Amino acid sequence: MQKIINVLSGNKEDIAPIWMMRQAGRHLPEYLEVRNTTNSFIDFCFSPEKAAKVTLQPIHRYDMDAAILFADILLVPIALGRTVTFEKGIGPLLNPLSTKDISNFQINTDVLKPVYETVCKVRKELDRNKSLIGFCGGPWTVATYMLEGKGTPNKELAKKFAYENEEAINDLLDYLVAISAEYLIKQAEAGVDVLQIFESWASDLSPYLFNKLVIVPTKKIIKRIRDAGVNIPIIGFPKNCGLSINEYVKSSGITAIAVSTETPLDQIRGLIPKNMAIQGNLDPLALRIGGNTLKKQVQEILDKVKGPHIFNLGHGVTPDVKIENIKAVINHIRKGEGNYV
Ligand code: 1CP
Repeated sequence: MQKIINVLSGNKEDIAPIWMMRQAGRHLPEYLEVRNTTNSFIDFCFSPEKAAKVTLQPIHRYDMDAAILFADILLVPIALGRTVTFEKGIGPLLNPLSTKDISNFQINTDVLKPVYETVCKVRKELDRNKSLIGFCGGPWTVATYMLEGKGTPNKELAKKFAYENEEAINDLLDYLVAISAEYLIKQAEAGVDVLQIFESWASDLSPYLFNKLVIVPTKKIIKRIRDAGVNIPIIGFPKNCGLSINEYVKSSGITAIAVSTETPLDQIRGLIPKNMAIQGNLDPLALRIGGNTLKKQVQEILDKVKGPHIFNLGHGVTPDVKIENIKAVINHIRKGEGNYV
């Protein structure tokens, strides 16, 4: 059995399985080599051959326990007929949404088909004992980009929109629920073993908004997935959501919880069901800094986490991380020591 599946089923592995968010990406020279063959990041995500290749790179380089499908959470707005581009040094740019646009989406979910082809290709090549993780963004996180038109520090415009346009935000989230559920179901049918919902902008929401914008839509996605007969585990990642994690775990229907860096691992266990797997939560900044700082932080996670655990970061690998340090973390976990630099 895949180690990750065993842990997600509620069992503790003596040596925690490991993968890292954004493990495929700019810190890897072999990624940059493939990336540089396509100008547009979106075209790159929609090229099954290339996307499959970079999905597998961290398995070859690090022997991670899971590969994460190479794609992006912002492919879903394209299926709603929105324009998404990625500018070098800026990040994602979308045509900002007005209330009028929400009743006039030009839906075309066929644009997502290349992603399912990537899944098929990867699953064929990936060892059966390694897991393939599919994903989507949480509807609220995707909505923030659609409403703001870009990544912003505090999502103020999107939150204001949510308060002031009750019907429009519900409609927008329902569209995103429908497309995201279909997207995850088709990834599962194409062969992914696990799903993860990235709610990267779950922070700074009042409990009222958290329930309305995060919990309710997540619950609807998971219900659709289960109603479609898809029973694979689903990891929820409501980043930096504070104590609202309690209600999220209780009501959303997730199988396991991915926790961000600020979460004390010894305390979170007491807030969730006894055998629920915890994924996380090494500080990506410690991974960048390396040396003794990194070694201590890795050891602290191993000492503090109780019960079923998947080792991961509290957020994504950054481009300036040293390959030796990722290898050191893996050796530390698997063999008790690593050569940190
Ligand atoms: O040209 C490049 O290489 C751009 C960098 C990059 C990469 C490697 C982007 C742009 N997306 C990705 C791939 C990606 N994105 C994956 C698959 C690979 C993996 O994890 O190894 C996944 C799961 C994502 C998910 C994603 N995209 C999230 C959720 C996780 C998170 O980081 O919080 C978000 C918010 C995005 C949006 C996004 N994609 C890329 C950028 C620069 C951004 C904006 C981030 C921001 O607003 O700060």
